[in-house]
Amino acid sequence: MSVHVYEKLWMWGAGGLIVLFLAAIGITAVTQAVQPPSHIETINPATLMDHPEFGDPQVKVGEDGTVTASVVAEMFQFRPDPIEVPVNTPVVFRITSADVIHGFQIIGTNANAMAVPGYVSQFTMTFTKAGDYDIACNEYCGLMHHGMVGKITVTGGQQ
Ligand SMILES: [Cu+2]
Repeated sequence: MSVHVYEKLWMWGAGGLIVLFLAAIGITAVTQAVQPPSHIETINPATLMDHPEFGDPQVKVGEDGTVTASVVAEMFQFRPDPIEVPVNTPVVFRITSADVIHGFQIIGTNANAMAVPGYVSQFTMTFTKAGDYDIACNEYCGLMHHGMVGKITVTGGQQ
């Protein structure tokens, strides 16, 4: 079987692109530390009401001063609301959903997480300015999705 020279060029070109893309993924994974989320935590959404942390979600200050904000997203609200946290302090947000997939986006910041039933999403965020921040659900979750907003109140506290 003879393959036309242009056909060979296209095959080698396409093969070269595949190798290039795989190499780009491999190299960035190693050098840029691109990797799957390391925090995977599951939770039973059916028994959320009785859960020690998410049964009554609130902001807690640990003995070592760490601030943890536990949040439940559900049709069509975030609990607690407002979420009150101190300024210039790392806040660990721990978010889960009681029903369907919701979003948790803090408007005006780069904080954005998904609230997935069965899982706990976690990220750490430091507010450098006191004031009120809006939270928006950015995953369509039902008829009242457009009204699913919350508030974070960042207070001056100790500077
Ligand atoms: Cu929504």
